[in-house]
Amino acid sequence: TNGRIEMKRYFASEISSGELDGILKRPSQKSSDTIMGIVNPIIKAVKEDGDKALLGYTQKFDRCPDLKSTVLRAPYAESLMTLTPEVKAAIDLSYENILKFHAAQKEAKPLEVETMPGVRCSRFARPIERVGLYIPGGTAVLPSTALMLGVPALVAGCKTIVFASPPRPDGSITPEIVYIAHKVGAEAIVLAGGAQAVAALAYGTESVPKVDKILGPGNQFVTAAKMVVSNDTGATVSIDMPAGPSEVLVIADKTANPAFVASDLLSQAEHGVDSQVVLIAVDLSADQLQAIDDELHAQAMALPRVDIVRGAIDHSVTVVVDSVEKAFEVSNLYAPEHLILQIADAKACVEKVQNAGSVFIGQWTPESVGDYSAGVNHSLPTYGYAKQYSGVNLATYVKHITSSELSAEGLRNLGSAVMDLAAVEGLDAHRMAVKIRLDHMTKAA
Ligand code: HSO
Ligand code: ZN
Repeated sequence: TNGRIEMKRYFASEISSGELDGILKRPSQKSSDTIMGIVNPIIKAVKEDGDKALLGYTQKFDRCPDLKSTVLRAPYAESLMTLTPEVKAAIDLSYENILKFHAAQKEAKPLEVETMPGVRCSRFARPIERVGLYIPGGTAVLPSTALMLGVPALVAGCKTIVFASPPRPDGSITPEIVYIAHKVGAEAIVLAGGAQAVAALAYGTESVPKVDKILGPGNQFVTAAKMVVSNDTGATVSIDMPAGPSEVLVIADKTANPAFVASDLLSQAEHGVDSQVVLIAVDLSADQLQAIDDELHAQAMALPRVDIVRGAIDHSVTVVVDSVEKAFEVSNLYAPEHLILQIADAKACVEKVQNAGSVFIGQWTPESVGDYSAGVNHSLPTYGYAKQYSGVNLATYVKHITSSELSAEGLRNLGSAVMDLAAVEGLDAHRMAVKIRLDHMTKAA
């Protein structure tokens, strides 16, 4: 396969809405029965045999037969986080921006409402105490994911932060990840990936602290394992949203620079052969469409990951529409993880966005700034889940507790409603808990 790298092209005016649905389908994921058959025994083994099973799977799956330890504990030796000054500065700058944006998401004070005289309701946030953050290995090492998951955990005030990441064959972890673990105060790095890492975080082992929530993207085994443990009342652990292959949708009009458009499509296409990119071209001429296609091919051919790009572009499409309105209709239907607006008045059009993980506004905002350094989070809903999920943000690491506080007057104001509803439900103890107090007030008076 070394033909031209090209997206299929459709004209919205020539196809039915049913056909459009079909065109915008995500590539299908592997059957979950097969995956479950592999994942379930691994989870069971780690749950029962702890470190012994964890180490065994890591030696086998990550091909490091000499690995001795299942975790790396803080404080981490300087020698494990040796970085060039440029990389260190890049991490430090990105860290500061992510920290600023997530710190601003803190709720200044508890919410308090007096719903009627003497009846005070309040809601306040508390950090989830222990979080497990999964940093994938795979075809690319992603220290940026360690930043995106670790910094908000630090800002939220989570007490225990544990990283998990598959070790390299020599048993080591990328120094960037160790440095970020150090910066966000992660107390340990679990040297494991896959379902075995997820199980270790969910149940705890001799060396791995059990956590209350597991976050982070991963392959199908990781995702399946997260589903399994979050459904096990024996683990009482929650997970973040379902994570799938990366995707981007670019809306471009005549004002867009074809080279910029192509570069944005490629920056998501290089994530994996299962990634998908969509271009919605607003009223572009045949020449303009051609210019984008030519750029896409030429830029792709120069990329080290051209083979991955080719796979992704194979199931990627251009849809030509005649209006900005139609472009947003299609985009909202697709609900992309990333939405890039390279159109006149991009900023004003943001109000038309109904479904998207994160929006990139205008020609000077490539999606990669959000992947690394702008401050927004890059852990976002894929596969159309932007219709109902938010990306990772500070709220992902906190839970809310409510409280009520009534004065005697409050209970007098509210009491008969409560007693009447309790009577309707036939729950007399509920009714009596109010009545006994109201009677007490009458007697005292
Ligand atoms: N675009 C990815 C995140 C990422 N990009 C990490 C580069 N490194 C999330 O969809
Ligand atoms: Zn990316």
